[in-house]
Amino acid sequence: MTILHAPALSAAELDQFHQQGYVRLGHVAPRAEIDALCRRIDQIMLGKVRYDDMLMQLCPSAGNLELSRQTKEFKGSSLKYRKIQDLEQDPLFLGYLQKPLFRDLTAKIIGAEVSIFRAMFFNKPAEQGVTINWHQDGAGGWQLSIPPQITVWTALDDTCVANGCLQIIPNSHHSMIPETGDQLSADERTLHAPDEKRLYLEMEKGEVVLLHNWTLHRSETNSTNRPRRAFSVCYIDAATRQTSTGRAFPRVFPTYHPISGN
Ligand SMILES: O=C(O)CCC(=O)C(=O)O
Repeated sequence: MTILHAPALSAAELDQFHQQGYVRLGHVAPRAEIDALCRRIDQIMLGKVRYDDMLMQLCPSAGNLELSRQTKEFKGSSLKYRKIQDLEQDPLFLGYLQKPLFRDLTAKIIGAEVSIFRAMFFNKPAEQGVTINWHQDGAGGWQLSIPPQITVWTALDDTCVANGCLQIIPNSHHSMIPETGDQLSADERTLHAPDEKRLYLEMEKGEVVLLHNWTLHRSETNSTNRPRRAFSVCYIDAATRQTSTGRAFPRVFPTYHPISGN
């Protein structure tokens, strides 16, 4: 039987998060709950469960570049979606991201009032997907009044080098690196993401990694005949606003409010 993480982050894990910018949390949910998330995301991709207000993007490998734009529209019944955002609207994903462990770790790192910048499905369809280059989440492009700190990334399938597992550079989160945007330039990459510092995070289905948002990460395409699905949640202080629009974000702790508006 899989041993699940306790519903609280230990002092040693908190210390590792601050020192190294990542913590492997192991399994946090029973296998049946992860299987239910997998079934649900497949239903959403296939249009069997529909939400009208979810940002959706087909993988370019689906062969329709027009539909590979990120817009709030269903793009047709296909398992070749690359990203689906706003998943807090779905009760299964909302229940998962509100787990007591996530409440505890966000309280320890952020505070009691927590929103999400995004609750997002990242998919690398079988024998496909795209390469995501080295970047820090939110370093440049997100325009948030309070820098985001926490991403919780859950493997919905076993991940390995061949199917495009996450790659990270431990200890890279202490400062904002890219001169422009979130992505590293070639020179920044040579300096901050040399191959010898790279850690391949091969994970079992259901395993979770807690990442500091500025931990450098990337992933390759999927060369296997099975999908590599993942669910990534970026938790932020509920007082965070988008600087360009003043927009607030859905609050998830202590209780769910679709838009925090406080
Ligand atoms: O899931 C992946 O492969 C990459 C995820 C990622 O780049 C992100 O969460 O910003």
